[in-house]
Amino acid sequence: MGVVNVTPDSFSDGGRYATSDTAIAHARQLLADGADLLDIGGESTRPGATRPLVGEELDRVIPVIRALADEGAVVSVDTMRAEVAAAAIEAGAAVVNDVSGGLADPRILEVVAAAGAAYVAMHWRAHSDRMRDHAVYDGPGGVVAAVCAELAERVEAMLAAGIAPDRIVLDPGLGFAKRAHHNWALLRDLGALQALGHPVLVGASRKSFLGTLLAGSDGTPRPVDQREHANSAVSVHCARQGVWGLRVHDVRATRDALAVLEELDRTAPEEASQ
Ligand code: PMM
Repeated sequence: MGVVNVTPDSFSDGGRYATSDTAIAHARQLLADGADLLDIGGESTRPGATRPLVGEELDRVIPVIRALADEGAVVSVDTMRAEVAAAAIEAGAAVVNDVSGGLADPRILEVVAAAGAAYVAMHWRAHSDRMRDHAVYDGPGGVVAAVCAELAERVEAMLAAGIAPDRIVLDPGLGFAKRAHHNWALLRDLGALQALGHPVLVGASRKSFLGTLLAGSDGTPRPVDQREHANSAVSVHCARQGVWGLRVHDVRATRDALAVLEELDRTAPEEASQ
């Protein structure tokens, strides 16, 4: 899943693709690089971000979604709002990627159900301006148990709204109300989330826990545009764990890493004949 943030303020690429034309051109490049799915978002969820108005979000994403869907791309809309999800589906989006898993605007579940769209439900506890206060997981089983239990509850709400079980994808929500060690714990134990019975999507690309891991000796985090090799290692780990999807900014680097795994998993002709 290639990321297209049509925003002035996303943490990794804010402002670079803020117009429809630059966003569409970037999305075409991601397709050329091997993306299966394009994730178009008009709201930055970086820690501390304030929300755009609904009209602003619609103006950002709908022209981009319509243009790419018309060209035959498989498009997802990264939104927490029912109104934006409905307009995006009407414009050709096949997937709704809701970082709040239906908590921010519960009507989104009915919109997805009525359209028969696929739904990515991410683990989430609060909007970005407050999420740091919610990064506490001191129950039994820690962050992994809490994320699984909270997402299982969301799945119940999705099923109750009429979303078909085979249209649901779950995401641990790295960096959302999570400190670095929470993200690593979730990555170590992806099987626990997969055990809920739905495909799993992971978004680690350029996030601050990678910057912290790679910090210089003075403690300065590695800048966002220099975290790609670490992200490739995460992608390889996720693929080895059977993760369904990877939400990434650099599709080419991810494809390259996955090509190595595919080659290693291929039975060499000389081995097959032995
Ligand atoms: N992360 C961001 C935005 N949307 N959606 C899903 N499903 N999973 C994620 O981890 C996720 C997301 C924040 O990253 P960005 O600002 O680079 O898009």
